[in-house]
Amino acid sequence: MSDVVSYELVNNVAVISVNNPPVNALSQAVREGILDAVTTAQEDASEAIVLHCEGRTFIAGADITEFGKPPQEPGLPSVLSAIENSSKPVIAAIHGTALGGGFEVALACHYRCVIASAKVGLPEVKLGLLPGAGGTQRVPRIAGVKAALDMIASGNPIAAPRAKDMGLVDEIISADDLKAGAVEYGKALVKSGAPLKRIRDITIDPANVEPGFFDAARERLARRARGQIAQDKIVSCIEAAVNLPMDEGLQRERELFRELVTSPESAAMRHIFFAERLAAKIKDLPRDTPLRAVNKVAIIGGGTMGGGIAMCFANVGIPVLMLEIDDEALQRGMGIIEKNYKITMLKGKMTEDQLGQRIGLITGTTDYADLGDVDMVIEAVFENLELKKEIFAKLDAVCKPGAILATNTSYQDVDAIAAATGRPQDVLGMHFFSPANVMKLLEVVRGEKTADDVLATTMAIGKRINKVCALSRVCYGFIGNRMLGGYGREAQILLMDGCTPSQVDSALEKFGMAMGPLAMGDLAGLDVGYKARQGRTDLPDDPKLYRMGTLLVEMGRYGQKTGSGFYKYDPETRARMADPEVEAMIKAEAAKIGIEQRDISDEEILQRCFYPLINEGARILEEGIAQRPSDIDVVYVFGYAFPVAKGGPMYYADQIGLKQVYDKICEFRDRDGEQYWQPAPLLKQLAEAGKTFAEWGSEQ
Ligand code: 3H9
Repeated sequence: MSDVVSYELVNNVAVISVNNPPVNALSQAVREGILDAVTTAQEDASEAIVLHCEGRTFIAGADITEFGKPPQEPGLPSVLSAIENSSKPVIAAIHGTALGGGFEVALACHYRCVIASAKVGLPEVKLGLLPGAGGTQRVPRIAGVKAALDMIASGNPIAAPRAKDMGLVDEIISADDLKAGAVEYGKALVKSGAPLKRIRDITIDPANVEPGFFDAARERLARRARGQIAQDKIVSCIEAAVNLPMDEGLQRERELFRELVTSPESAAMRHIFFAERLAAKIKDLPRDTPLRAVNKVAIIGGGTMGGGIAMCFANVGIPVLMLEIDDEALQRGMGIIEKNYKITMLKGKMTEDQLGQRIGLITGTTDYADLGDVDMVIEAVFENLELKKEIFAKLDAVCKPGAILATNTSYQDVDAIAAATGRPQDVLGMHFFSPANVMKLLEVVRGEKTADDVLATTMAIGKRINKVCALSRVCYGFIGNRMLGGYGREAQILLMDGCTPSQVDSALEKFGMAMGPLAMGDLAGLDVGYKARQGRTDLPDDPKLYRMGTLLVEMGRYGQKTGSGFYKYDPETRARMADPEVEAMIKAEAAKIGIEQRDISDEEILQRCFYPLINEGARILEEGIAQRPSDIDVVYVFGYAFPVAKGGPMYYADQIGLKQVYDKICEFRDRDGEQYWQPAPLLKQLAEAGKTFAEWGSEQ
């Protein structure tokens, strides 16, 4: 039939098989192949039609690489019409993940059978889109309006048993031979005279929708939108499913899909989708680099970080041995893990059995000698190079040959730590973000001597524990924390120049940051930055630099943990409130050091905070610390809550135009001084050449 779609008659049932690796995306050839096959089946001796896929999954959606290019016929809606209007029953046979346009194809079929491990979902919102081929119209008709909104606005996949309960699929069949099972199912449907069930024929009674439901949903979703615009349009589509006939609802969905697919927000989110997958690839490492087996892991340190890391492994069934200095510390660490799991259980996200299993996978020890059989060790003690070196020397003495020795350091020199062992090739950094069991990013830090298979294994383990991995070379702070310096510095200098803390934070929060830098300082503890500054000799001698951060700590205002910092906090709700005392103090301090305060625009706040990120990002690229600009975007979106709808700092810079960014940095340099603003050579070079970071990245 075509290269990617085949057709055969099995026991009088037409079997259409899609074979378009890796995920059977609905490329033009697949759409055309399915359309031709459905048309053929109308004319031959088949009694029913089964649509099934080869490889690891049912269709996982539209081909995202086609978005932004001129549309090619046939469009998905016409393929779906042909399926829905077939004179013979069409049955989708689902394994793996039926996602997006893939699930919409299944919804246009008359019946859906799945194997128990399959999942279905409409994840378009994660790409800044909405389901554009009937998903918003068909799901509310079979699963109800509320369930449809939850499913489509979250984009989360739904496991087969629940999908069956929700009415999204009809039958769960044995996984042994899905194709044969689906053929049998089709024959049984024909034999019993089962009707051609078209979801479009179901009408929703508007009286069943609570008054005010859609307004409340809009408001709730807007609070979490962080610059994303799809959620609001998803509500409009589901509202259309309730209030309009099917064809008009489909038309409304199509219009709104088209608006989204051409929006900068969706372009940014698609950039991150591909950037995330690209970041997992190491340029100079062959794809078939052998992997070391990792079946048991040890964590050194059972504090917040170590405990969170232990949970990441236990969550995917990998046994963990946690080492602490004494029994008391060990019990404390275990207690925190148990408490965290209990919270998850109380939220209904885990059963008591699962809780028991996961805790059962984490055991403790205080003796390094017990680490002899582990395949990987992750050290997560506090940031002290000498201590870390000592620990690695001990690990070198007790761990079996070939064990991977990783440090979770945020700043220390991974090569110096590796040199404390006789096997630097087995050492690297695995920099988790706090809370480690929640945050998606894992910076994998490649030491000077790290072996290829150690690196490849660690990237693979990162994926296995559901992290998004990005590779960094060794430097102070690696990619993420190194870039952060100027961001925090400018947030504080802006106060001296005339902003209130709320003004700085709200400008960044309006942009889409989960939390502004000053509120973030209060959350992390202002004393942390204060202590870190004590030991630094490289900071310019400038009275406005970190002035407020330092004074607040000296007043005992460490942030949320002391009830006040840049803000004050409601003791019960922890709600943050502007503090007139701090605002008055800022003015007084500025006057003391002779700064004439002025009105500062939100635009300047964004430039002052983000341009240092971009500038340092450029240095990181030219030094080869990051592999590519998009890896930096991945680090910021998944590790620092940079809004995905803006695509990460380097992508954002490309959208602004590097010439504009460069000119502004030069302007700030001339006004505020070279000690803070020096354009990176790569930024200058690209700005002058009229190029983007993306273009530079693809030439490397
Ligand atoms: C949509 O459907 C719109 C419709 O409503 C309306 C249309 C009118 N297209 O993730 P992996 C590539 S929007 C193109 O590492 P896994 C991916 O880049 C779409 N390529 O595998 C990677 O390439 P490479 C809605 C795609 O096993 C390779 O496949 N659907 C697509 O960890 C392997 O991917 C989605 O949003 C695609 N749709 O996870 C689903 N999907 O090897 C998006 C993947 O060169 N996909 N690739 O790096 C996923 O969530 C995961 O890929 C999936 C597999 C769970 C399927």
